[in-house]
Amino acid sequence: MTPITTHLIEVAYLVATALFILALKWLSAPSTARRGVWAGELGMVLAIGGTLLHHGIVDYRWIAIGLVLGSIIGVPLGLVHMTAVPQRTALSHACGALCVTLVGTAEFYLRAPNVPRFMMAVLSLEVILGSLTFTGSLMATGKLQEILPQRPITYKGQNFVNLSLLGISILVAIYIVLNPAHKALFPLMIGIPLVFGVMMIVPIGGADMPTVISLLNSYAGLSAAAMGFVLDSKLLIIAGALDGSSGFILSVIMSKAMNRSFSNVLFGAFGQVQATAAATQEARPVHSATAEEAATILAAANTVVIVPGYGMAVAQAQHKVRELYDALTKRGVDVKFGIHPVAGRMPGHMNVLLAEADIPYDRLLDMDAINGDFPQTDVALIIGANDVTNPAARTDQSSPIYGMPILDVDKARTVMVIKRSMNPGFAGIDNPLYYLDKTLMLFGDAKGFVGDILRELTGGHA
Ligand code: TAP
Repeated sequence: MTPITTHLIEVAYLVATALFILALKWLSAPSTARRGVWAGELGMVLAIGGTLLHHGIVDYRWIAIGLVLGSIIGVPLGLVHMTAVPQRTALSHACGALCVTLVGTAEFYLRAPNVPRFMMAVLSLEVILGSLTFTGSLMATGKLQEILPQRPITYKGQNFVNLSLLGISILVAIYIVLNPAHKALFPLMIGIPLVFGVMMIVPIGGADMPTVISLLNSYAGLSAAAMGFVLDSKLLIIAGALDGSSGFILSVIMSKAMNRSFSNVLFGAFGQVQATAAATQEARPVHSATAEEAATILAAANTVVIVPGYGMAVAQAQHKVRELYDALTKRGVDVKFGIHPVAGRMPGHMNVLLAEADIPYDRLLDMDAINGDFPQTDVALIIGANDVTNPAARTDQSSPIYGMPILDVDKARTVMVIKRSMNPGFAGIDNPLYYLDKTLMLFGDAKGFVGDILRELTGGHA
């Protein structure tokens, strides 16, 4: 390899590293998120380009086959519906983790028995994390895609069995680190974590999957960083560490937004209690209203806070919501959006959809910023949100979401809720908000109902 090529690779890696860091920074605000995605993509192109120049590559044919295969799998994965992004992300982690495990395995058999202790230790970490992330991510995909049952499956002594599996793989790893010549034990270091990955996800309910995926993302990042040590690649170490830490921070943010501890997410079997609660509900009377009545109330309001949720995403109602925002603003109504950190099914879900519909960013207010406004708000219009508005989280200690911070919509003068039925949201529990005297239920699909309100507001021109 010529010195120029060496320098080119180093510069490509350096710029890629800087771009990955900038991407994470920019991705943290809706106004700069698109730039963040571009920075990440450019960083990845430079990282791959630099790697392809590497002297270790003797033949490009297998790489070309991999590129074609990867594109055949990757392009359709990138085209999935927005609501399927969590399971799509889990599937990407599974692919990354499988790759890390295979590379680790190849490195071991190429080098054994002459593997220095430090190298063997990181290699063990790489394959253990890679294997459990592979099956864990596949299980998470299955649960979110509803191929597998969403409810937590538990049995007596489950945590003991799971921790024992993890403990045995760590013991095997320690033994191999001390005796790398015992190649026969290496498959155990892959097989046991593969089983552990499945067992780890079995007791976790579908509602907690996005948090778990974020944690698996963190594991995938850490295993890639370990692979960086094995392959002596600073870029992989940095990118893996960024991935590992950002995934971990995201899981912490999500757990906090749901007022749950990590151990409760991982071992709490959340989802079982709610199913029982939902099943024992009695039918209680609610006030419902038509699109015409809703339009009259909205037109007479001075201040409106729109609270979007998962239902808006399912109905793809964001563009209609934008039209409603325009129509109300034109009439002099002050319209803001209240965004809960876990509204929808992935972090930033509502921000992405509303940004896609070009709602001005300064109209989107986080939960903490908007909650003080509700007592002075004429109408809180909830579009396909449920759990994030449930006052039981504040008052009912027996509720599974007790303690989760919510949007204080019940403090507004009038509450209107667009949803199709009295069915519960993701947590599977009833919402006392719907039975308040000030609450009007607007039964219908979010896109269709908002369209109907618009027609009433604009005299049939929407
Ligand atoms: P949910 O509580 O899941 O409620 C969504 C509501 O939308 C449902 O009650 C449903 O009622 C309604 N809906 C569905 N399709 C609709 C359509 N086409 N038109 C109108 N309404 C429709 O959603 P949320 O309030 O956004 O709360 C999110 C939940 O997901 C929370 O429990 C949260 O903890 C959980 N979660 C989120 C995340 C992230 S990161 N966002 C991560 C983990 C867990 P109908 O069926 O009656 O229409």
